[in-house]
Amino acid sequence: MTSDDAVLPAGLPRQHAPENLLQQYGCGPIKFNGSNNALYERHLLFDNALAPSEAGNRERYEAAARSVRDILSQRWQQTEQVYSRENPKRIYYLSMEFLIGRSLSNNILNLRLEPLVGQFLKENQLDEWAILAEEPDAGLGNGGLGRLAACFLDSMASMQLPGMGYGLRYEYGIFKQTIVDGWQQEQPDNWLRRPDPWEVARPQYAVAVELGCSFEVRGGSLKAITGKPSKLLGIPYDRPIVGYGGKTINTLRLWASATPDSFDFQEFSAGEFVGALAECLTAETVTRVLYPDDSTSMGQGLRFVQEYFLVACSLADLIRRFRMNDSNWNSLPDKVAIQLNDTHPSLAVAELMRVLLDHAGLGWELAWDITNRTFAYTNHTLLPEALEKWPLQWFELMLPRQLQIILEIDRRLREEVAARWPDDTSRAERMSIVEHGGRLVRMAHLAIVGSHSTNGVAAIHSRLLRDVTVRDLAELYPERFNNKTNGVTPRRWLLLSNPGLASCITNAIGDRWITKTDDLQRLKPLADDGEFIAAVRGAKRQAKLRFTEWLKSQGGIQVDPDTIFDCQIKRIHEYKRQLLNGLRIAALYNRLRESPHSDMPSRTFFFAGKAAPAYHVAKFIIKFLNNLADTIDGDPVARGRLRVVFLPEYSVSMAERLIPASDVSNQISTAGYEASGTSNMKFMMNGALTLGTRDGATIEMAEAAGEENFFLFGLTAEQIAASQGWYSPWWHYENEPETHAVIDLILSGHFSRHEPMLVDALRNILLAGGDTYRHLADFVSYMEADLRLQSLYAKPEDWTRKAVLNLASSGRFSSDRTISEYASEIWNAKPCPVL
Ligand code: 26Q
Repeated sequence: MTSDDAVLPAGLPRQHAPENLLQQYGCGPIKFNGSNNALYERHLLFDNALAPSEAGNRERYEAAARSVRDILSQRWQQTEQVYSRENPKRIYYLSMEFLIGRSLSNNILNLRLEPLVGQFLKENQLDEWAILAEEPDAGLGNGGLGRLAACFLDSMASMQLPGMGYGLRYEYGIFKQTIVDGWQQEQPDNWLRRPDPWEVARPQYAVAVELGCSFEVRGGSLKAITGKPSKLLGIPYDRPIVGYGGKTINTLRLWASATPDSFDFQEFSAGEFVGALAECLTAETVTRVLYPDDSTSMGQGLRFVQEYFLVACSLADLIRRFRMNDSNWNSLPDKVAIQLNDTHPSLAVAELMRVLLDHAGLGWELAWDITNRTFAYTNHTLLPEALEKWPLQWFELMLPRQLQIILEIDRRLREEVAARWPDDTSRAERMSIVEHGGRLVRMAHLAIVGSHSTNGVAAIHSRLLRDVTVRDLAELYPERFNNKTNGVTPRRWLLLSNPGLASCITNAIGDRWITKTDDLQRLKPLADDGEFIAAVRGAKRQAKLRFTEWLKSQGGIQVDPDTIFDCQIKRIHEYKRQLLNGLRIAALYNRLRESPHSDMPSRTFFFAGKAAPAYHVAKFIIKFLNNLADTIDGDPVARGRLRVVFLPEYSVSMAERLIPASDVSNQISTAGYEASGTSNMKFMMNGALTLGTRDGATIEMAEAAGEENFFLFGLTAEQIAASQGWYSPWWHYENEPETHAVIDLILSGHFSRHEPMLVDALRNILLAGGDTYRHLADFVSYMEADLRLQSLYAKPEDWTRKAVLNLASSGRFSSDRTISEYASEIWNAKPCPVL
């Protein structure tokens, strides 16, 4: 590595250019006047009326993105043409969230255009990173569930599966986070302010959606006007999903709400014209903003409309496509698989029944059989407060026909249960779709009853789902329950984000791992190869330097790349236990104050993540972490030894920068609460070591790599469950000296002078409120694991050896593996190659 390499961003990985690359995309000779710049310069000139010398980075970004889109257009269109001709079974992934991040760099990479782009940038002396950074993240998701959907689309396209995503085109994605005086503040994410080169509007495929009432926005909330049915229009916006190698280009179709053209402006007198337009504004409100994941508040009428809007548009669209080739409704389940990403789109069960009964004119039994064989449902949470239940009243108001259908599904379910367990009358009540006491519709029950497959997202989660959360339903339909452990795409999360490590791997074992991640196993023997270990250490160092430089450029925070980078980046939630991490840091700080000359290795602790705006406890946690950072920063004893950094505005792009630079990944949820986790997998692929509890997919990761290569600690899910009822945090406080000391330090206000509210909140979470998430139960064990980690870090070769063994075992956590299991075990779908 030259010194230049060390400091300058390494850029996109420069793989070998496949031959005849552009011919493959039908672009023939795009060289124009002997130059590679033809497309780019034409876009600058014709779209922006600019000469290359006049363009700023934003215009450069747009022209570059449009050029890449030109290159993929023909292939994109061919993909759809081949699907129409071959009529394979199609997979539709319905999701309220797709957390895509940036597309330009990813599309260049998957199209294998890096060598051309590299040459072009060099010839024109353009700053690649400055141009790529102009693209706003498409933040159409909250976290894991939305990012999983995006990884799945990448895998389906890369595996040549005829898959399509359906979602909503939110004008505002996940809010932007700033930190003011340590507190989170939310700002709107107006990501579509500038034209987005990746979307293609297809108004010709607009869909009309009918609702049983009308709406108006008053005082910021949606008011229903009863007895006045209304219509919305769904306009599809398509985005290309480029498979690795650029052969298959699938589509993500996002719906935007609009007022129907049929809207009768004449109905209104001249004076009412403004009122009529205001009504249009209401229609457009539906897809205005993504709801932040907030499992605590339920009064979200607009969210309910959004969910139905997604379902109605997507089903109408896929049924139209199905009917072009097949006239027989019976073959729907042979041609269409619909995966429901959590219960959010589970109204689809009632909506498909409505279409089959009322439009196709089928009888109940046949319609139900078709519906059941078409849908499959993925559950992502066991938290009871996060399982969706909608008021029956809203169905009466907005979806009266769908309600009739749900009531009939429920009646038949109760009948089935009564026939099977005639003596158990409380069972039907527990299992029913309509919860009688509360007049609520349990969406998870609707999804399970209406589909042929229900899966969890990691082994432990699928087991708990089946044996605890929906045990009765699993007894009725045992064959429906299965597990599909999550995965992440190695293209974005290793090849693109970590070019240094990616080329180490490719140099050692070739590049087949990019699509066949099991090949990474071949790195195992190299864990004892001094040269390889040195190369991997070099790549980590390079990634840390890159991150450090970037961070400095973002507002002046200077961190030391010679310290351990110890990270926890995810949504802020009590169950994820950022507070437990805070306790650990406070304890280490306390140790340092007691023995300033100890040989504790120097560390930088990174936190990043957003709290739902109404989740007050999570906001207190952010405030505490920022206070911890400030206090430690201000103490000369800790300077240069411990540093806490809360990075504001966590995003996909930030994760792509930080994960490659990380040494330690904290996955410390209360066992039994994190369904799977997916950042855990990204860290593992990037050579970080995991400090974690036996929860979610972390259990399977440790199993794959060998527990001796993990730092596992804490109570198991079984132990947590068994201590329900008698657990008390006070015992730990009174009997464990370090626990006592660290709690006293926090409650003394050491990290929150003049902020008694914060101290009260922390006392309540950790002690007075009973410590629901068992911070104190796992604290000592966490500190022990941390000590083991510290001593390993003192032996760099041993550390990197474990990192390599982790990397070598991470292949199973590719979303390609996950998708191949969905395809063969749930969808019965096969690749449909575009030659
Ligand atoms: C629901 C109703 C109203 C408003 C918002 C929501 C809502 C939105 C998003 C509820 C939940 C979510 C997101 C959940 C989520 O991201 N779950 C995570 O899914 C990952 C992928 O399977 C898992 O790895 C994580 O363990 C799980 O927490």
